[in-house]
Amino acid sequence: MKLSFRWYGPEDPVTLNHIRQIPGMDSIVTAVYDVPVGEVWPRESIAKLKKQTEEAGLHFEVIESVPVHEDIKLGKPTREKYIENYCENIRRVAEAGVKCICYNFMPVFDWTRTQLDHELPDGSTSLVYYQSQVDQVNPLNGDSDLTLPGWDASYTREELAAVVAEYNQMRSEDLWENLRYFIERVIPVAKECDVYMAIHEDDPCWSIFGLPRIIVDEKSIDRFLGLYDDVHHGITLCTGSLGCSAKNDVVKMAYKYAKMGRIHFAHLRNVALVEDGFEERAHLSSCGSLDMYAIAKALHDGGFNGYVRPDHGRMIWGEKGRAGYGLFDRALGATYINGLFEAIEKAEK
Ligand SMILES: [Mn+2]
Repeated sequence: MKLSFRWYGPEDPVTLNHIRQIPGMDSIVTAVYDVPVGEVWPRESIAKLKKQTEEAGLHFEVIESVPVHEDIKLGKPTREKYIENYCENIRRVAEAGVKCICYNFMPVFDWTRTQLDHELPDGSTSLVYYQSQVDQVNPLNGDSDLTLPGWDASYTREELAAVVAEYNQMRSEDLWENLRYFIERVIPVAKECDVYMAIHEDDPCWSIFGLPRIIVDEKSIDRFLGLYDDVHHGITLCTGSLGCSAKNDVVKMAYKYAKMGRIHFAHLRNVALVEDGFEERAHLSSCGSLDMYAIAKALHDGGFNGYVRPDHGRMIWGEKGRAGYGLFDRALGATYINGLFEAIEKAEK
């Protein structure tokens, strides 16, 4: 396991100097953020990130994410240009030494939560999802002033309604077809560049506002991996995204896909399933619904040797900053992950 940490670039209140002091830290997970989705990343921007990362004594090996333009997901004729740009970005980051690219294929909304600062009993705050709150928010209702945190602020309400309406014309099978089209063009380039593509599951792992969501469980991941028979075509195992449905056996999936050599990146975090949805919690098993030890053990036993990062953290100790991406609780998560893997590896000897 190679420990990594997400960093949002020079604007991030969490600095590389903070991150390098977390024990065992190996690699930074970052992206070029100042270029619109779908465009080619300037070589200078990539080189700058690499230089900053390496000057901090860390590796520049994981990108999260190279986002997929909506026209690719919608299967519009303009996708040709965006797929070409996507392939060019793979080549450019590979030139800079990147080994793994995390991406997702979620229509419009990416991750969805209803509150970013829900107070837990210990006074920390975390991201939560309550279905009753989601049900009150309808992006197609022009009178609704409600929005959800995490929604792409670059859309006006009218644009959002328009793009949601486009997706509402699509069936899940259409989205699968568009995903297949994308994969068949992108993976050969990744192969050539020896970059491991790692799709992130949909978060949460069910349909929202009638929009199709397709990477949600074991069956769909099996189908996804079947789209292209090559090790460069793989997944990011996000335990929190899969774990917010009690139907997903995350331990089983961790072992199965690690054994197949298809997990290139793991987001390790815990969630607590509650009556009306889920709450993000501290990483420790006893703080949520997932057995983090069993997941780490399954990855190890399956021969996993990819990148791992602590995923969202709570806000603790009065820290202010990007919800889910503060320093303190993610550093605690990293330390916990170190402990799990050290114990698992030593117990085996
Ligand atoms: Mn994740």
